[in-house]
Amino acid sequence: MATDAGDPLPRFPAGFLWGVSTSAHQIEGAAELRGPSVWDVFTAEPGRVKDGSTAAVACDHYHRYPEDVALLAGLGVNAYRFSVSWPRVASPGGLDFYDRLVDELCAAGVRPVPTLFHWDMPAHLDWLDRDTAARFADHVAAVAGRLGDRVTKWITLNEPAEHTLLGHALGAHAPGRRLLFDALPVAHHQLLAHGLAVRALRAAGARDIGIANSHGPTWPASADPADVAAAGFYDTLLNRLFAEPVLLGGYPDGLGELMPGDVAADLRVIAEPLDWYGVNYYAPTRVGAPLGTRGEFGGVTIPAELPFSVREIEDRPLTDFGWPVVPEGLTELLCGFRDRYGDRLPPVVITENGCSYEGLDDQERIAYLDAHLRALHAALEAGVDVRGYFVWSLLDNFEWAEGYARRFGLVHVDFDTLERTPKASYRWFRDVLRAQG
Ligand code: IFM
Repeated sequence: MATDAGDPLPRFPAGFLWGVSTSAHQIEGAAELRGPSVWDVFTAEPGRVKDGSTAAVACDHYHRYPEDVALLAGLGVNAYRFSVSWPRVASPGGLDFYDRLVDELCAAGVRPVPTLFHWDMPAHLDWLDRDTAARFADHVAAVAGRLGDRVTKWITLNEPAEHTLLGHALGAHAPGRRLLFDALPVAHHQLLAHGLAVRALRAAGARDIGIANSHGPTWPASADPADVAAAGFYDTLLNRLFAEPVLLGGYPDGLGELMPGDVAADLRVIAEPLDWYGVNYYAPTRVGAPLGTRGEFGGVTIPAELPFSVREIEDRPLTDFGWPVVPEGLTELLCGFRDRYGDRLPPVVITENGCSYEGLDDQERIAYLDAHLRALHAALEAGVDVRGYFVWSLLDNFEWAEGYARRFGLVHVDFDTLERTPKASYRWFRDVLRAQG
């Protein structure tokens, strides 16, 4: 087990963005001060969230944001990735909160990097409706109009792959649908929303725009052609379906034929050029041919009828969430993206990386982050243009269907008293940032 002070990390380039990430629904609370979200509806249904909790209070960041911004300043990050809650922005006075938060961040010398959609949307909206993409563009225009004088770096969507897969295909997240491949329109409409958001941001003068997509290497369970084919299919779903429309202006492997509407015209919107590409990395996935039985992956039930099965990655330490710790997967992923997309890949920012562990003396988290930063540096040395790294997350928070059982924070939150206590990993990351200058 690594200790607080391992060998110093290699130097990252000058101007590198060092940050932490959070999302509105997971930390804000103050649910009574905004309209209902799809996640409020979902968590109210018995059995949806494992510990039966809701995000009505969460970390109460809505009221305690000055304390949280002070934690950011103490950490020494130069950027903070948060999300604006669409239901809050749509509620009277909702934008005032983000106005205050952005002022507080600017006063502390921390660059605000808002994400415009991180899974919480007004309860009456539905990604199966094409019109939701236009409603999202209205939301984006409202936020940019209010914050654009101080915010210069923007993220359109967070992990549309997870939102499609977990929320609409497998039913593990809000809105809890189990549509399997009939969920593909949800993917297309989010991508269209992304493209319309880029246009709305450009119209408001923004010049620094990215998306945060989740990616990880897909490893075939064996060299058997059935396993290789299944892994290739999974790779298309996780790594290509949400990257290629954005980067190349086309869907992979004929998937465009399954999408609704005038797909060719939509792809021209979706492929609006980006200034950078955000990657959320946690772990690779080992995938094999279907086993004909239900499986379990990351706490989610995988139905038997899918054309692949998720297998265990053996001989690796696991986080408390059961996710394998594979730092070199980050180097493999980034070099693979560079090879696959060449000069169509803009500079990359790691918009999330982190792990769930219990305890205040979280040496495992330190070891995880230390190893992933070395793996990121290896990608830089291999020629990948990486411009920033954000730890998930600043605070322990509401981890969706897992409730409060999974602790990803550099800062511990006591969910009875809401007291914040920096963990050993907070002090370690602060020292890393000081050493990087
Ligand atoms: O907490 C989530 C976050 O909302 C999106 N990316 C993965 C994190 C850990 O599961």
